[in-house]
Amino acid sequence: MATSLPKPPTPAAPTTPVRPADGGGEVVLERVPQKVKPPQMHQVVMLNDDYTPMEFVVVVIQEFFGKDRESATQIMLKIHLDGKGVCGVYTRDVASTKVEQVLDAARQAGHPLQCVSEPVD
Ligand code: TYC
Repeated sequence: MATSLPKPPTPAAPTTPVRPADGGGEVVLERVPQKVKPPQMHQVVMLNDDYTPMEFVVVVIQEFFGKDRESATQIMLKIHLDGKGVCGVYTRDVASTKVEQVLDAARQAGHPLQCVSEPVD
């Protein structure tokens, strides 16, 4: 027989204590509107150069941006033709880690591949 666990209590809406101006003893809790905004997102933009092999770029895009070979190739070709292209969009810290991983892999392989992270409007 399946037993169901008791539901956790619903979290209370944020409130702020307000003392009435008449100096009375009672305290009123006023509801405070939630002010949680979604985080600013950052895109990782890869730049073209004349030296990094296409195959290396495709593998990097697959490995660090989770793309399949087909989409990685499309992105690489766009960068090759337009000078730059977006590989992915992440929160600031994740985007910055991706940039470091790409630059590290490029440096280790001796390629001048560059990429940057920039806020998305
Ligand atoms: N332009 C490079 C070449 O012809 C390929 C390349 C593509 C390099 C994308 C960097 O971000 C890049 N070998």
